Amino acid sequence: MQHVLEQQAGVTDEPVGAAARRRTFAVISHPDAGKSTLTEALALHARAITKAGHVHGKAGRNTTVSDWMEMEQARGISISSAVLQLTYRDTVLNLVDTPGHADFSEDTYRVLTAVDAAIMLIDASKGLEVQTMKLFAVCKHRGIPIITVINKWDRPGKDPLELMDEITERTGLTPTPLTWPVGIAGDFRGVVERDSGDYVAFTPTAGGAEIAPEERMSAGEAAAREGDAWTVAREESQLLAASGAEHDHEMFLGGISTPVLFAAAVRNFGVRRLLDALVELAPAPGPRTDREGQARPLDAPFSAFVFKLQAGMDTAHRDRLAYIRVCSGVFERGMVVTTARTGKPFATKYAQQAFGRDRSLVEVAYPGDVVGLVNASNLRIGDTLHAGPPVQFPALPTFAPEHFAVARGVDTGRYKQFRRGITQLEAEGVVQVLRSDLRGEQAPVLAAVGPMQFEVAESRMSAEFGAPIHLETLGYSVARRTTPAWAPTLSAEWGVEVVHREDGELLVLLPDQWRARSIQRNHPDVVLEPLVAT
Ligand SMILES: Nc1nc2c(ncn2[C@@H]2O[C@H](COP(=O)(O)OP(=O)(O)OP(=O)(O)O)[C@@H](O)[C@H]2O)c(=O)[nH]1
Ligand SMILES: [Mg+2]
Repeated sequence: MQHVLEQQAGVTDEPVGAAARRRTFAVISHPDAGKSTLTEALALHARAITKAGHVHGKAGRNTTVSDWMEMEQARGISISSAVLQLTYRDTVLNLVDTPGHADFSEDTYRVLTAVDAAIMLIDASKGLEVQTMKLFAVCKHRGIPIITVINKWDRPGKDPLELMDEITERTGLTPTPLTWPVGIAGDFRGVVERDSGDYVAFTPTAGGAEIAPEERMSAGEAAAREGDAWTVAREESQLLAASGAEHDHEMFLGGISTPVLFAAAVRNFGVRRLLDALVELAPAPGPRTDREGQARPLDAPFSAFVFKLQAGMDTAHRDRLAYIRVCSGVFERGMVVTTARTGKPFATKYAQQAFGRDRSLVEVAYPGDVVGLVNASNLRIGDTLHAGPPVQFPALPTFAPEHFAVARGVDTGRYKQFRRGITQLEAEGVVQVLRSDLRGEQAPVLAAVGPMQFEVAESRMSAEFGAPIHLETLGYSVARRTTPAWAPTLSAEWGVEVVHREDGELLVLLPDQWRARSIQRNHPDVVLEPLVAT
């Protein structure tokens, strides 16, 4: 596998130039639009893998490189985001495949704090779905430029102009297609390259497991070959030009427009063009703003933040990996850096690059790179690491949980394992863990945005930590923030419970909003603040 550029120890570039050759982005969308399939197709085209594990529908599918967890493989969905680093045209692409399911949106939102651009996938037959709209809103809020990919064009779907209208109306973004499909959805023959007017014809390969050959030809040749399908595509493309749907770099970077590409990830159609667009259009890493609103220059000493923690990726090693995004300077394996939260040193003895389940050692990394630090048991999500002058990047968003359950070890003799497992899941952000003296350490409350997070917690507790748990669902659906002064009053209320979270927040669990309002009526000064993610 040759997916790394710099691997020689002792040879480093200067960070500004290296950053210019990097693109860091996430693939986002509603479940099932084809993110993992596209991720794999991008890896295939960047020649990081030689054969795509072709996907045959959810049931008997071979898994894609980024869907490595057992549960993901069994269900054919992504539960956790996966990081891949690819090299294409001398540019290093740091790509994060995110889970689409709403229950795992905390993971996706954290990833969006670590990237500079997003690929928004739209299923050609479904258009903009609910979860895609939510993720779009986060990108907009964070000022992340978006490249849109209309996927599954090999299947019957909507009219392409109708899809452009949908993007305009629902997102407010101006779609500026770079390619336009020749052949309706379900009859994908190729695309018009809108800047040159050339035709790129696709040829299917067996099962789509290999790079699909592309044939570039002039408009005249295309007309002779594709007849009406070509004429229609040309006319539609000209219609778009007349309505001003042309790429404008400033508008793209400013989140006003979105370049659009048509693809069929499963057949590897349109994937090379997407790699080109990423290299040519996606922004290179720039200076990151810290908690004080100061930008840390790219050539300042090393700094990075942890946006994801994960353990148990490799059952043989049982290690814990902290994924950092490098923000400034040069990372060299072995350097000793400072954890900003504690002021304590952290030795980066082992640094890895993950590729689905595979790993390779990383010697050097630059701004924009995503690196996995091994033995990161003292690191937390949101931690800043730095060399030189101190810096602290903004805290990562946490969500208001809506599902609550008490966890108890099935086997009381395995309490040590139970405790270790719960602490680990908490650190990774798989679930939030809420504690109170009343319930004790043996029976913490797990809190989640979506119930599938509980299933992940349950399965990992038994498979990874050898401490199967029993979950008892609690009748709360709302969590609010309060202060210690109000804790006794609130604890005395019927159907209400006060617990504390590891980050120091004191939370009140309530059956519903109605109960929150009635308590507020009875105690007009009570502190019951909603938990908002930013
Ligand atoms: N026909 C067709 N099917 C596709 C295409 N891309 C993906 N699929 C299929 O769509 C299904 C979902 O693909 P995934 O890549 O797992 O989707 P995802 O967006 O990663 O899903 P989550 O991670 O669960 O949100 C699979 O059965 C794929 O084979 C495509 O271009 N054409
Ligand atoms: Mg996926």
